[in-house]
Amino acid sequence: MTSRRRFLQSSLLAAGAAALPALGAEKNTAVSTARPAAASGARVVSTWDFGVGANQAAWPVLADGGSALDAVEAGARWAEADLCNNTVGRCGNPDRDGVLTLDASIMDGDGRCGAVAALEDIAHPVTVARRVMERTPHVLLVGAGAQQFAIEQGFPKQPLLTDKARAAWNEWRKTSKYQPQINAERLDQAKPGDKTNHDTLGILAIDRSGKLAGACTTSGMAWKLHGRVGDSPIVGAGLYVDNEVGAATASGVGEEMLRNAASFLVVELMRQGRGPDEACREAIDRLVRKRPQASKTLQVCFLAINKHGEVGAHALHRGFVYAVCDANKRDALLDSPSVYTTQQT
Ligand code: SD4
Repeated sequence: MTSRRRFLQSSLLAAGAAALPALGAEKNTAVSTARPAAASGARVVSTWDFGVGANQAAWPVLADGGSALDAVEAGARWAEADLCNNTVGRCGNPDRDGVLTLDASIMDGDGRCGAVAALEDIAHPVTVARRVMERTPHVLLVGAGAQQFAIEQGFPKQPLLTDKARAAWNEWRKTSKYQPQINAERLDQAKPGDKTNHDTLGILAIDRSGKLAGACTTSGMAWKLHGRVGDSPIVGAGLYVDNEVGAATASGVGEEMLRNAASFLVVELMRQGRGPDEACREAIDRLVRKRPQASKTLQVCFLAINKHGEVGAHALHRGFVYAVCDANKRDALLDSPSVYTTQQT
């Protein structure tokens, strides 16, 4: 048994929770093995390997009996502050014009939501999104208006573009080729000098009282056109939460999620009776049916949790991983099933 497989198996046993594909399922066929959440009922799940850190930042809130909303905000803030992550928050890569613009959304299971898009020079877009939700009659603020609101709310305006991100942009300008990389998010697969050009933290939580919340935060696709907004700040595309059913979030090329109201779709599929894994899979399959050619070259990933705390995921391409944290295990990192087994790093 390979060490990777051993690791996955022990994660599976320890987590005792997440919906997983059968180990060794070569075709990455989703198998519904979802089990209910651990005794405390609290659980937090996040996209990608840095989701482990985000979950650990969120967990103390849940363990103390705090709300899912506070937990996902704490997890998202951790990722936004992480200087190793060049596609979320203050260390993100800029757009084609060298400008770093951030997108974020937050939502609870009662349908309260807030979001910001194309926000510049403000370090914690997820908290600005929460202020939009709690202190305005609106859902989404963009660009200069979002920044003005943040400053009025007391957020410091500060230049965020790091020297590393500027250097990566200067390097990119030598060719100016916009080509999203599949699974650029996987830090463990990055080679020295790799230029990650897309990435997002999607984080979903269920608290002890059984309430759900989610957040999504990103600098979007690196080298995007200035003004481009992805799925992450669009409620229903990059994030959707409903206490009656469950929650879903997405990562990958946001245009595909925008075309399909994808996170809403995953939640609606769960409402119709599918488990989180099956719902994610059907959403991916639908995408393949609609755009069979495009789907071969880009990555799209869904992560979902239902109101019972069962977790599922599915991706277009192999390589998507997601982190699960609950009272049993804080650092489980699980492989998602996928439609295609190709992997490009
Ligand atoms: C976007 N969905 O802006 C984000 C990027 C992402 O993994 O998730 N990359 O389109």
